[in-house]
Amino acid sequence: MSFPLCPFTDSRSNAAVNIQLFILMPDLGAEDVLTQGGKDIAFADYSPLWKNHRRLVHNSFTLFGEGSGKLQTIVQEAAEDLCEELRSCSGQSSDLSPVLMRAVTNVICRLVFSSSYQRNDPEFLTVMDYNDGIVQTIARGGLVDIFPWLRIFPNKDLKKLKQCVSVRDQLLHRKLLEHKMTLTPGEPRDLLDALLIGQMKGSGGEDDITEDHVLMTAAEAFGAGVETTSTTLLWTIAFLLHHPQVQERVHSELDECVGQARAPSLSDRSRLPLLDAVLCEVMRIRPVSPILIPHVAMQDTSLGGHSVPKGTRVLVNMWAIHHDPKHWDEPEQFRPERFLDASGRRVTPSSFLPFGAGPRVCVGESLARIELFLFASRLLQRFHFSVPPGASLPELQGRFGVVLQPQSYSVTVTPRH
Ligand code: HEM
Ligand code: PLO
Repeated sequence: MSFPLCPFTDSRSNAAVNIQLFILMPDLGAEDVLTQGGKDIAFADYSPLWKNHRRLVHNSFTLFGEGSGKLQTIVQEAAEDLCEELRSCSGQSSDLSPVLMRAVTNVICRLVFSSSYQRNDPEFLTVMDYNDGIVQTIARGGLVDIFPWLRIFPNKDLKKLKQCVSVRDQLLHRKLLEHKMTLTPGEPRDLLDALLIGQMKGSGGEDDITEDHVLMTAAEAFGAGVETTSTTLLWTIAFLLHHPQVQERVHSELDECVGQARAPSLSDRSRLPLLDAVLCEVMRIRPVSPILIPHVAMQDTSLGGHSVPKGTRVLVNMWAIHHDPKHWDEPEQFRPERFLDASGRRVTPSSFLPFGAGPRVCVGESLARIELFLFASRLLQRFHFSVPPGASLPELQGRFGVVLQPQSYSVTVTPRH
């Protein structure tokens, strides 16, 4: 049997057996520096404490999520800010990456600790700077064979990583103290409050999370929230530059269903199936996490007829699942229609798993979907994106750092109305 190869790894896989059941994160290396030895969610081993921690994070996200309206306001305001910034450079050739990063970082800042930053706020620049330092040092070696942070770090990089992590932890620690001093139990203002309240309610047993877990959760919300969402938005614009007719159809859909008088809101999502399908197709064709996070078998087992001894590292080749010709017709083609039925309604094929599946599925999935929809809809309602005169179309090959990113490209942003 042959399976599509993920171009970023050597792993082969079979869509039918690719959803793993056994979850335990291996001891890797750099992520221990990042997470105080696994006091986060993504790189922590499966354990009763981890389950409690994940449940608390999930509940806290839900508290500020779709139902509450708070998240929608936060994202809409960040999208307005982003649009204003883009208007100021309209007609020029620009790299969207830094402005998108800033917008997405601001959403997490407000969600996690109610801070809203102006463009040149020194604290905001510190956040951008340490995150960039972490991303660069971790990604520097490129993908080794599984993940960049499996690499034995050169001392220089390890030193830089530790410095950035220390700046991050000091800043977050300060926020944590401020929050503790002003906290009203029963009235969480943000994610940090919700996590602190959850931590204080612990039973005092060994499966309770500690203040360090709260700190690492805040850090990870930034790490996971910023890189993934901004990268998906960058891929979206890159594919729309390659497919101007799709961009035109999304513009028409927005004009018909929302108009220009108001910003799109989450209640418009079901009336904008094409835009939704474009976002899905982007996440299918360029999953930001093409082999997810490495998993490990917690006990001897078998998977799709193969025996899997306890301790085996199990990689899920999401790239292969998303490019399997048995499940996708012409998988290399960008075709949002795959996610629409004959009457134009949104459908979700079962081989589409950009957020993973099972107990380790992305805990930020609904937050990410909300952000992608609100940012993409507002950007496309207000602007037309085109290739600057004399420039080439964006390279679609991608490069693997901490996530699978497009190579940097330039775009001309033109207000539509
Ligand atoms: C894990 C995708 C946004 C937090 C993951 C995984 C994937 C993923 C594929 C790994 C699943 C596995 O290994 O089985 C994405 C995509 C995003 C996104 C495509 C946006 C387009 C976010 C956001 C947050 C977040 C906004 C939080 C603010 C996490 C965490 C984990 C995770 C904490 C680890 C979950 C665990 O180990 O239990 N994500 N993610 N992600 N994601 Fe996301
Ligand atoms: C990104 C750089 C941050 O400073 C630290 C960080 C934390 C969580 C990581 C994230 C980085 C990269 C993307 C990861 C995320 C957890 C889940 C996410 C790996 C390293 C995915 C989808 O792969």
